[in-house]
Amino acid sequence: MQKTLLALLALLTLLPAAARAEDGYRLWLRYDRLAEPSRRVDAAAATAIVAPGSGPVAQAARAELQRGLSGLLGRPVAMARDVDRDGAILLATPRSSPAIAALHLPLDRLGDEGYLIRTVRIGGRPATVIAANSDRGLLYGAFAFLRLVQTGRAIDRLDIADAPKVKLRLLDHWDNLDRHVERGYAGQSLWDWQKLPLWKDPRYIDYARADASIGINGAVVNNVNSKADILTAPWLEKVAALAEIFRPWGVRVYLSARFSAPIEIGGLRTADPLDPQVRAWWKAKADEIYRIIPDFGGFLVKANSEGQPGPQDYKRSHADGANMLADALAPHGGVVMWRAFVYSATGADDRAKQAYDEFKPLDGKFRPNVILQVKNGPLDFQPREPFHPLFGAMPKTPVAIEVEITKEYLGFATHLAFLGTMWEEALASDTFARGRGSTLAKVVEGALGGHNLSAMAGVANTGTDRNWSGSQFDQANWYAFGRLAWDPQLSARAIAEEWTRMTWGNDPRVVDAIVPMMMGSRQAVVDYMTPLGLHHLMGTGHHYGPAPWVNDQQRPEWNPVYYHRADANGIGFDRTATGSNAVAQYAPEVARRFADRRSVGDDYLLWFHHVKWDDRLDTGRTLWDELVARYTRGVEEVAGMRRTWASLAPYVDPQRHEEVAAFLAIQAREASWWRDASIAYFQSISHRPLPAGFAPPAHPLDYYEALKFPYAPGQGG
Ligand code: GCV
Repeated sequence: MQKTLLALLALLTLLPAAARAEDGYRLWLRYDRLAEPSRRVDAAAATAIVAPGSGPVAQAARAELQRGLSGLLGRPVAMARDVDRDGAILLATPRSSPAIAALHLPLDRLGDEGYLIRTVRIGGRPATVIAANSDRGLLYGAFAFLRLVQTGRAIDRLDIADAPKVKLRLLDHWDNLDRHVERGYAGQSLWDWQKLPLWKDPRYIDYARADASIGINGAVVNNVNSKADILTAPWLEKVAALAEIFRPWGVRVYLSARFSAPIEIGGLRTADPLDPQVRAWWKAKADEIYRIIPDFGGFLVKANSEGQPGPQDYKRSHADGANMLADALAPHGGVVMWRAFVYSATGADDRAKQAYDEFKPLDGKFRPNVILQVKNGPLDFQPREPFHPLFGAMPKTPVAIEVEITKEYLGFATHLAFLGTMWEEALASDTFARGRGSTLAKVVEGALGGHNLSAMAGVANTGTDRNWSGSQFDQANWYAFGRLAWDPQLSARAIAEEWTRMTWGNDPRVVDAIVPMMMGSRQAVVDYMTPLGLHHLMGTGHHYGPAPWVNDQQRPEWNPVYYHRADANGIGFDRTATGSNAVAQYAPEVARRFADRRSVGDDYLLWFHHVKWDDRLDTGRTLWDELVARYTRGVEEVAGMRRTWASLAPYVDPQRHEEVAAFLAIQAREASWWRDASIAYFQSISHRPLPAGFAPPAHPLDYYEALKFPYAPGQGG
């Protein structure tokens, strides 16, 4: 009976992809048998796996290597005790294997997460070693080796050494305790809190495997806006169950800590960070957490922002608040990630300036285990923003970048937008903090400030949908985030190609079509939503669809009109010295470039300047004509993506092909909606005719203004 079952299982592994349900569940870890031209591993290689490590992480690495190789090569790859045949793979640390120790490999610089993959001879036999100082390094090495095989790279002469440039590579889940995911478009939260800790959904393992495969080593499992209850004993038990499942995959858990928890669950009358009772409460809470989760990562905090409580409620500073928590965690080695996304209770002259104004004076005032977590741009995850000025302004503080993997402002799950290009653009931005070449990537890596701590956080796009991320292509954003967090200097194109090969196959017809489509996809969204530096024109609250006309919200900066400032003369937010002077928050070299109409470039033009409708741009068109042309170009780009995708039908499994095609059809419809609604609205202000050859909007402006979406997914609250 068992034999039949095994035979069946083996058959399943060998079945061609198209014969199986291809719903995207396997993510990029598909491990289907490679087709002949891309199977670069000959029979003499990968003959057996020798993996002496006995800890849970080493075992996870070994199991993954065996599972992956057996699938990819279409033959069972056995485990062996020693390198007793040609072509074995030895996965070990110098401590677990005398053979590795005898090779005297240069492991010193690889730290406790790096790995080395090298073609060697052991006892005269050709072999491949995957070596590391720690089991976690082996895990990452195993995944890296599988990636090479899976993407069709030759493995007969390898010499690779790699280590993460960023220490904490975290997914921030905006998952509420009732399983609603704020800004989530992929179903409910993966964490089935009600059934935890006793029922441990096997999906948690696959989640952690996926994280590990791209180097993610931490997960903040609850929303920054969620209740304090997670810090109570029964909930901590549930969190501990997740931590236990994630541990073999090198993923630590972190929690969002609500600043007012001492009041809400501690029975205190205050949450004042300088109050001795409050400090004692947090200390005891940290001790309690570490008793049940010894490798707990730390706290993420959203304070005094969008109605969340914080130290300013007690006239204390962000540093007072962060340091109190840092002191509680320090004895256990935990960190505080203090978010700089603040949104003060009183209106600012420019919302984009608030975070800098509040945090710049606090540089040098934080404890060593505090990381300031800053969104990539100064506003809020827009399709395009200039980099956040705080990255160049906090030399004495470790600054983490926070990006949004879930596409709150880029079309939710149905629009195809590869965000690798957006993050690459941000990370390559030069802050000039220490002269030319002070890129944001270097700031985040900690290299510039000489910081030990470094972190990159991505707001997760995971949920209970079978495809995990809401769409097949949104998996690429999870993937790209992990890869960039490992090495912020990787190229988006290389990442897109890796992911495509692993997810859709190595057929050059597929790779050559999908990669360029992904590379242009985010710009398409920028074009049909917010071209030329426009921003925050989405529907109020839910952020679904265009609403540049909204002007009735209580606070000025809640209204799209605040951001585009269109009037009879022109459009755009003057952030130069004649306006809000936000440019002054950047280093002088950057400020000069942004402040000058001739050097700012089209991408940030209307972010920094109010430009007359009839002013000519470099393209030779007037601003008005260019705006119309960009909106139209965005729609055309989506039409091009649909054509590309349609042409791939013969090479992609029908199930995933159909889903992507349907989502592209939605995107095409919504891109036209964005274009038409925006043009109809701005034309009502510019009073300029459409340039020749451009179609008028399908409907009059009031049609678009009347559309309402009370049930749009992912809303806050
Ligand atoms: C978690 C934006 C989002 C909110 C989010 C907030 C934040 O405003 O719309 O849903 O809240 O950012 O990053 O804290």
